[in-house]
Amino acid sequence: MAEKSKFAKIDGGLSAAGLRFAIIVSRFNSFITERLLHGAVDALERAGAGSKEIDVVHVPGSFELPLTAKKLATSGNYDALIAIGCIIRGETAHYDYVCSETARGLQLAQMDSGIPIMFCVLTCDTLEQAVDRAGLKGGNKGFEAGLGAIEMAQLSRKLRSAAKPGQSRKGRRT
Ligand code: INI
Repeated sequence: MAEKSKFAKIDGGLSAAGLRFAIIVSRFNSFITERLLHGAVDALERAGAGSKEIDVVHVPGSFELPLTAKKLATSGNYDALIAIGCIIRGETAHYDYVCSETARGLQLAQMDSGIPIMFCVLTCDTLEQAVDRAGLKGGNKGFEAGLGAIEMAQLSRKLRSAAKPGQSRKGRRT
């Protein structure tokens, strides 16, 4: 017989019902990003999200994802966000700046707002690597990001209610 755990286990489930999501999509390399978007929406809808609970916002490139994410995250309208982009290495250092500032900006946006933001930005050396991760050999990273958004949205809700006075741990007053 399995021993009953003495630890409080807090984690997010995978039901999207009643949760609200925004997906921000970069138009740059749209051949890839639209496939990632399709994967993300598929994951949310299969988990029970209604189409009215999902907003999709397009931006010119990955570099524009963080500002838009921050505006959406601080609007109070969403439980989790998914930022979708595809950055493919070119001949100059531009790739490195776009990659690092996009990652840094998205992390800042989620830390400042407290709203989970999934980092669904492919950073690839070749187009083939990107294609593999947008529905071929490497699966669909958009679908994975959709599942991650649901789990983090649920976890955030649980942590918020666990943090309310008198509701932390069973029978323990705060
Ligand atoms: N944006 C991308 O999303 N992916 C890229 O591969 C890319 N490259 O290679 O240049 C890219 N550049 C545009 C950038 O995101 C901004 O939109 C642009 O610099 C205007 O701010």
